[in-house]
Amino acid sequence: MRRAVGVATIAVLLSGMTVGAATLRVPDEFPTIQAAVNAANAGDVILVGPGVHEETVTIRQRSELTLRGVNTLPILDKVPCWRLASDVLGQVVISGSVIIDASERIAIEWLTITGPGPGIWVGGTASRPADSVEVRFCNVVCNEEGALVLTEHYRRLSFACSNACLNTGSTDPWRTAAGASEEIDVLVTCSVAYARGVEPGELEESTPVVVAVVDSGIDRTIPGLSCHMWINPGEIPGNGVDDEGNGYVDDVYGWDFEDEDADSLSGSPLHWHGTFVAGVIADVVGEAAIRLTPEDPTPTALRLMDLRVLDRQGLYYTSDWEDLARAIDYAVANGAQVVNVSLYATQEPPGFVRDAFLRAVAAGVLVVGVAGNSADELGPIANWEEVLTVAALTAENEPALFSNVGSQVDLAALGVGVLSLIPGGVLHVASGTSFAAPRVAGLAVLHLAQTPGLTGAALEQLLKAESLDVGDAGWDMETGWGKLH
Ligand SMILES: [Ca+2]
Ligand SMILES: [Ca+2]
Ligand SMILES: [Ca+2]
Ligand SMILES: [Ca+2]
Repeated sequence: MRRAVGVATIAVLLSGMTVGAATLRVPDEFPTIQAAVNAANAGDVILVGPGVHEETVTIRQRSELTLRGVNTLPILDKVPCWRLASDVLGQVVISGSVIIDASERIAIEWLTITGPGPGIWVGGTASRPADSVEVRFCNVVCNEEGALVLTEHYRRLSFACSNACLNTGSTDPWRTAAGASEEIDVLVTCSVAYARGVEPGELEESTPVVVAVVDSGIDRTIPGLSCHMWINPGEIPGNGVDDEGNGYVDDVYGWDFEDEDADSLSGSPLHWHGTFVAGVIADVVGEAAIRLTPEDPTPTALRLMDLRVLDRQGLYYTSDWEDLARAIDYAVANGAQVVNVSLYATQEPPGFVRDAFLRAVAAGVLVVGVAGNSADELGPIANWEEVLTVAALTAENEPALFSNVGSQVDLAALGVGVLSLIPGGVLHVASGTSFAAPRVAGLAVLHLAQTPGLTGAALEQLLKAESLDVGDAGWDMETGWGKLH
């Protein structure tokens, strides 16, 4: 009998986008983008033809609209997609602003937006905030008004595979009104901000930092994650040969230990958890990328290694202990510097599992784990000294009610109401220590990009030293050394 010994997380999922109902073409069917917006119904896609469209587009009190520039560019998985987005410059241009007011589930894709005025303005009212706005493969060339202006009435905004131009090196491209929503409601992945005079296509990334995501698999087809995937340099995909001889055939993005195949997207369906965790790591790196300055314009190259051990329900079993150990060994053997393990155990694993964790730490790898979500004492794995155990906080820096406590809690991070992506690329909000740990992993990535070669032990000391003391003064059982990020 297969007995569940571990579970991924708890979570609350919210709404998603439906498939487009009709296509409206500008200028073939409608003279202006605004005319098409006015005629569109929920679910419709507005295709904007090449050229410069001199208008400000207002999307007011609408639901489920996609505004998409027609382009000839392929989506390449080996090119950072923010760099690809820079190629949309000059293809489909809105010379004006895009105003998204009291609307929800709006997608803006493959457009260059130049102003005058703010590039994209997002807002609403207290009773109808702007919600689930997704900006993908866009170039937003801001002027003094800002690339992206967010008022206090917005929720859940994703800026994926897109560029924002800073007018000056000191200007934050994100201008938020006083009392704006929590910053966490903006998800930034595969994106950069750049100073005027710099072309995003010219930006060179840092030396890649590899994070193994030991989880339920990653939907790497999502624009906001595609540019962040680790690609095994020695493996030729799909030839049925273990080209570089690491013991795994055609393992391009990692390995699916649940199906015993090379691909999380084949075989048994993905549980959303691993994609969500990957999105959180990408967001931490993405937030740093929007604060790049002319003095230090180097985006951090994050590479996510996809190691699937959880099944379609986000569970694993006693029969999977060996897979967990193999996944940790795979991560170390194939160059991961950080391993994120957002899962926990309800019974003590066999010794060989802990041996794998100990081998990883001995190799200088940082292993980030979770306190767990049962409002109880730390369980196995969380309780291991070699794991950097992360507890969950609310947005008010209070320990989350579900977050486990104990003497091995090291750090805490936001784990309630976290915004990220699920398979298919839809924005969702979820809670759990599973989503606190990847914030810490993401910060470790930023340190490694700045200081290549840092060991896991050195990283752990850095992260603890920069944490903000919360909860009881000093180290405490609920929040460890304190809050990160
Ligand atoms: Ca191989
Ligand atoms: Ca091969
Ligand atoms: Ca598979
Ligand atoms: Ca404390």
